Amino acid sequence: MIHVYGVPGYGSTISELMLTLTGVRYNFINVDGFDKAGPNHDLLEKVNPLCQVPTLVLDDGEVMTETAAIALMLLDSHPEFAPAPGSPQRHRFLRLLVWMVANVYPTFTYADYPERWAAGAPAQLRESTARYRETLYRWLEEQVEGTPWMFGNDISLLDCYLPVMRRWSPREAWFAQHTPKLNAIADAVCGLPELQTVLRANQIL
Ligand SMILES: N[C@@H](CCC(=O)N[C@@H](CS)C(=O)NCC(=O)O)C(=O)O
Repeated sequence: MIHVYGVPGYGSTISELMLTLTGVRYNFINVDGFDKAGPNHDLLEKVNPLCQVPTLVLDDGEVMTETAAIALMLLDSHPEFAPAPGSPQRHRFLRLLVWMVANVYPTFTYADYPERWAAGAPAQLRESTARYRETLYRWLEEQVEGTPWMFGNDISLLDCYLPVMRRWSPREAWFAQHTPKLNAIADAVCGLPELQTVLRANQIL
């Protein structure tokens, strides 16, 4: 069975939603406190020297990290959770999947640990990344192609990011006001019966 190292509500939630949606069973290992010195830091660092969640250990012992890579891995065996290969939508899916982790995710990395990157101006870095993230979400809003999902009728693994990231800054009220389409997708993911348990375990509901 796959082992997921994570913390409720953290980025590991995105991978838990993807695994649950595709029906892949996993064992959750809570490494709360991993980002400070202590036993969970040591536990996680042994499998992932970067010490980030999600970190997965697969059936064969292989370590898998990066939510986008996890999505692509799951699509190998569950292709129905993304637009069909070769289609224009597939290209847009791939673009936005990588865009999300290359652009939006780092704004949290910098804002969560601002003293790591700008020891002399942590509040300024937190503020500037928050503003920049809003511009990213406003652009993403324009890319939404339909309802109820990002690509219209069929859910894709990209949709799994939205309810989790919406819980982080700038939070639900901002999304409802400024990016109603993203907000509706997050709501739709939150409404899926098969995800209720994992959403509750991660305090998304
Ligand atoms: N690019 C990674 C980012 C993962 C990430 O930054 N996770 C955060 C928690 S939400 C983390 O572990 N931060 C600790 C750190 O960066 O030191 C992904 O998409 O999985």
